[in-house]
Amino acid sequence: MMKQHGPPPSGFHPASAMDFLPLAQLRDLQLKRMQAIVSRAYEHVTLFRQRMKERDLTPASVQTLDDVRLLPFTEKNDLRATYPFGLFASPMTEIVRLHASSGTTGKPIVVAYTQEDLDAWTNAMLRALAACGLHKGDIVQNAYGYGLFTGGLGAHYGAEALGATVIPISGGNTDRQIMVMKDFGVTAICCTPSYFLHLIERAGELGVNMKNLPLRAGILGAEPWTEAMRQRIEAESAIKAYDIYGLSEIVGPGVAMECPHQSGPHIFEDLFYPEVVDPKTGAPAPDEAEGELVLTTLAKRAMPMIRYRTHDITAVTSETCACGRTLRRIKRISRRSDDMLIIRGINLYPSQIEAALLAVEGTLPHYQIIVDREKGLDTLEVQVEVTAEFFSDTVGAMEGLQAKLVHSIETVTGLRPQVRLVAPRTLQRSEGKAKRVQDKRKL
Ligand code: DLL
Repeated sequence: MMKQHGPPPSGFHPASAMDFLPLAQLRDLQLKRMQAIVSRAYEHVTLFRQRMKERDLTPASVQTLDDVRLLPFTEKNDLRATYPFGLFASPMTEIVRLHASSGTTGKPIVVAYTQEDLDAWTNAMLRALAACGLHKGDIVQNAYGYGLFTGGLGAHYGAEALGATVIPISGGNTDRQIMVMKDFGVTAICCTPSYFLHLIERAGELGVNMKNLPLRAGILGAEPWTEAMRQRIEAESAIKAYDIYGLSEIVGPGVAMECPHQSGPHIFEDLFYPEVVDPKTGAPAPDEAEGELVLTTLAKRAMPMIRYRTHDITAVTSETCACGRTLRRIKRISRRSDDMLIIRGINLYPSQIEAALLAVEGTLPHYQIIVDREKGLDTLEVQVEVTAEFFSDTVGAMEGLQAKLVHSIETVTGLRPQVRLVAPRTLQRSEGKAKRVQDKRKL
């Protein structure tokens, strides 16, 4: 039976009370904040004001939360076109921090924060860490990169505000990470899922069994990962792996975070207003249906984002969670609308390959997808590492495994790939976001 909504269970940080706000109060707060942010953007951001005028809209047009649909979308290209500071709504004298995200092509995008914005972000990250059961006394190894990337500093300030002990180790230097994890009695780690896999593997090589360490929680995000990947991670390390979601344009990490029920990240809705739209047409998706996540920041002063198209594919569910939070949840984001590969006319997402590979015993969660074109025809090769036992096994056993993998991928995707089994530790490891795909057709 679902638990009734109510106050936060004892043991939570007082800041988590916002996660349990009665729904009517939450919607009321969202509307007030939305009206204020639209006014602010209208007054201070030329691009937004122009687009509103083209549509004969003024801030007063927003009377209900659903009126958000009247407003123009903001796209990543708008940030590029106004690079570096064109979407700022505060003068530089009020801006106390800049971050940037490089993306795959062209200019980076730059994002700005006032002190109030940083405080709100810290509050979101504090609540994110509290939501998965972290508290004062926890020792948090923060292996997200510090720098222009939002991961490091975002998690850092949230963990400090929670009262936990933060180890600002940043990404990389894997052997030192393992030494610190062991010697400092680390109880929680923040990093990408792919880097955590690398840590497990390297720990094994160094004779450290993570299952014997006090480490109990991973705050893993910044890249798509599948449920199969979570299961592998949890089985090999004995931690609980929580999914944390966020993006630079909106704030950084801490837009949404899983609770101990691990049934999809709860969106911090008092700060970020979610919509789901059809990625092609931009029309609202039906309730609970999958589509592209669109976010509006409700409390960001330096750089309000109105209806930002994230390209992340998910669904928003208002189904009650057993934790009692009133915050809606997003479904795990395992793909982006712009991640899609079209191979011989068939649409393919890397996460489909991940799920298909990990369903087969004998594989390791390290793989590469290589797309090329030969004589005008697309080719798909999947390289996957297999366990040492399988790799040293008979040719027959290897061929059997290969055939199973081809079949598994074909069943999931409709494409028959070339599967190449490679020895453990052959493929390159990432220290941040993993790069799974090489599309040589584009070279
Ligand atoms: O990755 C912020 C972040 C840092 C989130 C640390 C979580 C933890 P960007 O570099 O701007 O910001 O990349 C944002 O990464 O639009 C998604 O496509 C992807 N992403 C982030 N978190 C998740 C997740 C940070 N939990 C882009 N699951 C987003 C799937 C994720 N994809």
